Amino acid sequence: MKITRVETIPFAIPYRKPLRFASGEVSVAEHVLVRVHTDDGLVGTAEAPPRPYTYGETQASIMAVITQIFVPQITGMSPLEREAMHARLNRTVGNPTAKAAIDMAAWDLIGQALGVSVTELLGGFTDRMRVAHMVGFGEPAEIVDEVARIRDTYGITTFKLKVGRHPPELDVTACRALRAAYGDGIELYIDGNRGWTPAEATRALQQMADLDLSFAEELCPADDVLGRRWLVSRSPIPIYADESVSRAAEVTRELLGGAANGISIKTARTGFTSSQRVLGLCEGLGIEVVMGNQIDGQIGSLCSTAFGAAFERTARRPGELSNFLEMDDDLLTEPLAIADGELQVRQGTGLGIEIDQDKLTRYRQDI
Ligand code: MUC
Ligand code: MG
Repeated sequence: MKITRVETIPFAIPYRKPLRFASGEVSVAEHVLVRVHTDDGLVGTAEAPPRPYTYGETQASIMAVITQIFVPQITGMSPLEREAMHARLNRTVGNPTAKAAIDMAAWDLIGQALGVSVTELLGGFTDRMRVAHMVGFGEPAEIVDEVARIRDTYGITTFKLKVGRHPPELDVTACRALRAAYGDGIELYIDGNRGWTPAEATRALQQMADLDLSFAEELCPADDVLGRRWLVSRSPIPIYADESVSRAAEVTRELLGGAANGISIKTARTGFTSSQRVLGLCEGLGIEVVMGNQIDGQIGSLCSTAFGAAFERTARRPGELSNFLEMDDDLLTEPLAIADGELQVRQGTGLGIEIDQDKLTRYRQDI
């Protein structure tokens, strides 16, 4: 089995309601569908979500780096030669979602060729993930209503609230409103997307000390090196690193530097191969992880679920797998369905992704 060509298809699907957070806002999913073709007729599929405010990638840059730099390097290789493929891709720095999409498409091909699912290939721990839902900025009443709708419709009881606004009291009030409305009926954690200084974050955590938050993600920038260590040393709850850990080496740096004590794993940026490395590193160091969401569509959420369900440590707690619920539509023939707070691993070989051709024609931006 040899890679013969790679398609990069830009597509755009609107969100019903924009997701707003400290580092940006998403109102349209302008992603890239990546399809890796082989000489035996198999097609591996994944999607790359550009997050310019997080990694500097755009839809156009993802397509350009794949077409101009990566395709010439991997054409003619077997998807089984993953280490050799990564050695070539990693000659280029950055571009995490472009690399991750190629990696996940390669695993899809391997699964299809061997007749097993990617979850089985990776570890086969379980066939489902519990789901956590991410809630963006809003007025307290809106946030309380959104949580009710998601809990009542999908059975989800774990929520991540976006914080990092100014003044921080806006977010403290929103968290307090959720606890007041739902008591211990929901699990709650927060994500600041680097919006606060270490001092603001520490003060906000003190004000929320009675709200039983499970953990807090990326409240201040990792580049505030000593400030973040200071925050972590004072925080009553674990501080997770997300956008500051897009590579295994960054995970090492944040953890050993005392600037984080939990890690968000996102297959959208580390694919399956590097996510495995990040997970192994965390396991060896005794660190908890969460399967994060890079505001993924259904293909990305399916990939996250495939990885999360493969390992005990990633399946331990609910993964952030539900942002696609806010999208108007998607590309899968059979949409993902969350029920009783769970998402099942897609059946079938490889990743089990089947693209609806009519929908692809409707949403693709290149024809
Ligand atoms: C998150 O967990 O931070 C926001 C930006 C991004 O890259 O991912 C999201 C969610
Ligand atoms: Mg985050």
